[in-house]
Order: sequence, then C-alpha cells, then structure tokens
Amino acid sequence: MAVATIESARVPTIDIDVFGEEFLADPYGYHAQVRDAGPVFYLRKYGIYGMARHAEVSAALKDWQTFISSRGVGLSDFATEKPWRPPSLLLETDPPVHDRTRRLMNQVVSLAALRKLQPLWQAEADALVDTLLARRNVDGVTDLAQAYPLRIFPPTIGLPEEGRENLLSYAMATFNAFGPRNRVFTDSEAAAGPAAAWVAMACKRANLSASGWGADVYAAADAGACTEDEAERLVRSFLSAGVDTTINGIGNMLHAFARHPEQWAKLRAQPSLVKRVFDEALRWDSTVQTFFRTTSRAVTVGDVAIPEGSKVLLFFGAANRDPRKWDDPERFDIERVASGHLGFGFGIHQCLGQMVARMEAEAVLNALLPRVRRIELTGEPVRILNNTLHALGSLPIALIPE
Ligand code: OVM
Repeated sequence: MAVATIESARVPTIDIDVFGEEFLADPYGYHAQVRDAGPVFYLRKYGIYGMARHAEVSAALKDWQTFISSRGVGLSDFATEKPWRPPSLLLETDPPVHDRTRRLMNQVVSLAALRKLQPLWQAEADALVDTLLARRNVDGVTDLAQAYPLRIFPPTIGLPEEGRENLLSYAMATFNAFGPRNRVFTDSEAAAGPAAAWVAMACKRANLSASGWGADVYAAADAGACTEDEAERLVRSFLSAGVDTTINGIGNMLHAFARHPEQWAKLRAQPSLVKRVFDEALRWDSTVQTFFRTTSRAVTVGDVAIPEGSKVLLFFGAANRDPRKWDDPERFDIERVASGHLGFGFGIHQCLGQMVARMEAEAVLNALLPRVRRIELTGEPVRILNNTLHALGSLPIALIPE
C-alpha cells in the first residue's frame, strides 16, 4: 500500500479501498497499515478522513459536538444528499433530540425489563442447544447465532409472526447503506425492497402486540415523551439495530471459540469468566467495524487540520486491536479485561442495546457450557461481505457433548 503525504496538509494519504471486497472479507489483514499510517489519514478514493487508533477513535466518539451524527453516520452527507430512509432518531441525531429519544428508549430497555426476560431467554437457549446437540453437526450461524435471536427478540418487541425473515435482509441493507454504492450495497438493496415494506408495516402501533417493547415506546408517546410518528421511527431502530448485530456478535464469538479450543476449555474450567467473554469476543472481532462522523467545524487532530463538513471514518475494529492500547491484541484471551473496547461504540451514542446483546450471548454460553466439551470447526466459515458489519453466513461446527 502506498502511504504518501500531502505536504501542505501533512496528512498521510491512503489509496487502498477500505470498502473493497478484499478489505471487507479480511479487514484485520489491512488494519496495521491504516493504524500505522498516522493518527488521522486521508482516504483518496472517497475523499474522506479516517482514524483507526484507539486513542483518536475514542476521542472522536467522545467529542460529539465536533464529530456529529446528524449529517449521517455513513458516507452519505445528509446536509447535501437525501437519506435513503428517514434518519434514525437515535443513531443519526445530535443532542438535544438525541438525549430525549435516548432517555425514552433507555427506560424501555431497562435493567428491570431485562431481568424479567432472563429466565425465559435462558430456557429458550437451553432448549435450542438441546436440539442442536442431538444433531451434533450444525451450522453455528444459521442454526444457533441466527436462530436464537430470531426466537427471542421479535416476541420481546411484539412483532407479527409472519415475515420475520425480512429482518435479516432489512438489516443487511441498512448496514450496507452506511458505505458507498458498491456491489455489496446494490445487491442487498435489491433484496431489501419488500423487507423495508414489511418493517414499515411492523412498526405501526396497530401491528404490534399489546405488550412488548414496541407497545412500551407507544406508551411513552401517550405519556408525552415523543410524538406517535417518532414512536414509529424509534420502533424501527429496534428492528434495524437489534437483530444482525446480536446475530453476528454471537456468530463471531462461536467462531472465536471454534478457532481457540483452549479458550473454551479455560471457560469450562472457570465459568465465572462468562461475564467477560462477550466483550473480549467483540474486541477481538467487532461486529460493527466502522461508523462515520461529520465535522461540525474545522478541527486539528495530531498535526492534521480537518476542514468543517468532512466525513471521518472511524475504525472500531482496528482500534480494538491497536497495539498502542492492548497487549498482544491479536490474541483472543477470555481472561483479558476488555473494557474500553469500542465494539459497542463510546460516548453518548454507545450502544443502547448492549445489555440485551450481553444477555443473549450469556444465555447461549450458559446453555453450551455444561453440555458441550468442544466446539469443532468441521468446514470453512463463510463470510458475508457488508460495508459495516463483519458478518458470517455459515459456520460448520460439531458440538462435542460432555
Ligand atoms: C437505528 C440504527 C440502525 C442501524 C444501527 C444502529 C448500531 C441504529 O435505526 O437507530 O446502531
């Protein structure tokens, strides 16, 4: 890779296509190059800036006044281009709107709400793993990482039974839409038309069950916390952000254990480590690899002057393996204290559903731990290329029983 410097701006320039299929297939093969280019670099192909070191990525996420979200967290600048869908009232907003909607949603996805669901979610994980153990050879993605969230999440929101498979193609298209209009984007867009129509239908009050997080959002509207139109769009956030993220988080975690059997053995010997596992899995292989911000003013980072209105691509996945931050960062090590990882982002937009994701992952681990002695890779995992997500389509494994 050529790293040249534009002398006038003193910014290292990278010619590599960070949304190219080679990069998306194996981002980790390229991360050292982008991190080492400098604290800030310029991506010539897209005319944007990037940051891939932990210090700068977390500082940018913390400084929401300078690195704003309301012009979109994808490549497209909402100040000059029409968004492909009405912007998210959480992800694609700044304070004060963001803080109002976020507070409302935090009250719906509360610790109390989660505690109430935990026994049911654990029972569902136990039942699913029991049926998979009987088969022994399974697909860790379709049979477990997809099947589990699809069992528990739609009923939690109160979604219609029919058509839930639309959630997968909708999320794929949503996360591709944060990137450029490349082939992965346009391919998933074709599939997403009917899915978007289903999602729009499912977010309507009349189509949600009387109890559930969807109904809770509309109840908040009744109480004056938001309008009914806002409630509809906030429910859409559950459907956009709550499915593919957890699916690939669980899938990538199973993949990590299949590649590191000694870590599975360690976890079985020390089950109290369960609480740490998912965060280390997300650090080691981040589901959400990147998000953008847009500069609200001219800002200098290191010795690079970034103009106002610049798109800045933040590499969460690269920051999570930055040797400036982590010892032996390429090692998946469940004993590591992974706190400070950016797999859930950081700052005011830090993942609203992180406790949901952790509870799902823990339920799966709790189901597997006493029953499964080894998770053996029986074939090559298949990656699904996506402009934002590090996603798996298939993970052939054998679950070797106790
Ligand atoms: C939303 C949304 C969509 C995609 C991702 C996300 C990771 C949020 O509609 O709010 O957060």
